Amino acid sequence: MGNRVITFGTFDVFHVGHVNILEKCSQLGSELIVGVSSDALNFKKKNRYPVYDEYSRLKIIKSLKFVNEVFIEESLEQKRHYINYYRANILAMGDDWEGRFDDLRDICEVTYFPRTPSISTTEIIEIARKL
Ligand code: C2G
Repeated sequence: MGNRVITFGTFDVFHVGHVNILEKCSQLGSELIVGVSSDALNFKKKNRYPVYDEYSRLKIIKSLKFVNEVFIEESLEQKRHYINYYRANILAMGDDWEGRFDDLRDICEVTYFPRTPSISTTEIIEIARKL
């Protein structure tokens, strides 16, 4: 049986850095499951709402050919529950989260990928503001 890989993210103002990490995650297994963080979770974390609402962000992620399943991530602390619920055996994240989820190594493999340099949602928003 192939690996079931899970990853999480906001994926706001979708860009090539997001494509790259999802592509790399999908190459680790036969199924890729993506938790898209909710609008409320983002507000709690960053004190602002994403540009695109959770349904739009979910729809974009779901449309990608290397993504098999999507769901809304309601809480950062529920990773253990999501991993068990979706029967994932690999958790893969960008290295901005390096070390943060190592405690989950008792239930799955945990991998961090290097981020794509020089692109971020925050930077795109800054550029658009100046136009
Ligand atoms: N990413 C990347 N390269 C970039 C930008 C983002 O590889 N240039 C990756 C991040 O490392 C992350 C994923 O894309 O793994 C999604 O990034 P964000 O949308 O910024 O997600 P974040 O707000 O970090 O996730 O449980 C995590 C939460 O859902 C929040």
